[in-house]
Amino acid sequence: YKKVKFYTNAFVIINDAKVLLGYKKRGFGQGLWNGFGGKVDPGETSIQAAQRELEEEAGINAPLEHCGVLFFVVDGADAAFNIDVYRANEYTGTITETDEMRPAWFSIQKEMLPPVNSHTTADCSSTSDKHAEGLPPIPLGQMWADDEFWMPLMFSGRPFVGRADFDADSKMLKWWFAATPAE
Ligand code: 6U4
Ligand code: NA
Ligand code: NA
Repeated sequence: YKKVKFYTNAFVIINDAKVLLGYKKRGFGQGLWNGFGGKVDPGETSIQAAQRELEEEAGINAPLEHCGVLFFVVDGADAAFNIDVYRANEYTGTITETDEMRPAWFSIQKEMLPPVNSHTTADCSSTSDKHAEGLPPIPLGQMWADDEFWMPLMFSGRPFVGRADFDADSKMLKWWFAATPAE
């Protein structure tokens, strides 16, 4: 068998209008904006790890709910990565920058909020929402390449799973995502 390592990644999403991301200042994924998360430590559950990492990296607590699973395969790596994705619509505490992460809010551009069915009109633009006024859009060019494909599924509230394959230089080679049907 190959090895698998378990990670978490958590997002605070307010009013479907803005999302909290962290700029990774060091370590794996340095220079990229990401959700908050890390390894599931021995003796803790996935959601305990997600809550701990959110507090360590952003200084806040949130009622996280599991919303998706990502599976990453990297050429030459000794293990594959299983990432439980969590989201919350609210938080408590004071958002705090740490040595590892610089948190910031981004407005969810309407391209990331696809109409959930053909009857939905295009005027759901969140950029006019007061919660997101003046915020920059999600910086997809400074994020992992897979994010733009599954984040819309997360924002739409549909449980999702997916896999992305990377070469040894973290270039994405292929991806595959699936979600439960919209209601
Ligand atoms: P240590 O060694 O304890 O400092 P830890 O903080 O546990 O590390 P870290 O920060 O390296 O873990 O976690 C990696 C984070 O990056 C996790 O939230 C998962 C996320 N991640 C990794 N590859 C990703 C990818 N291709 N796309 C993505 N997130 C990814 O969106
Ligand atoms: Na981390
Ligand atoms: Na960790």
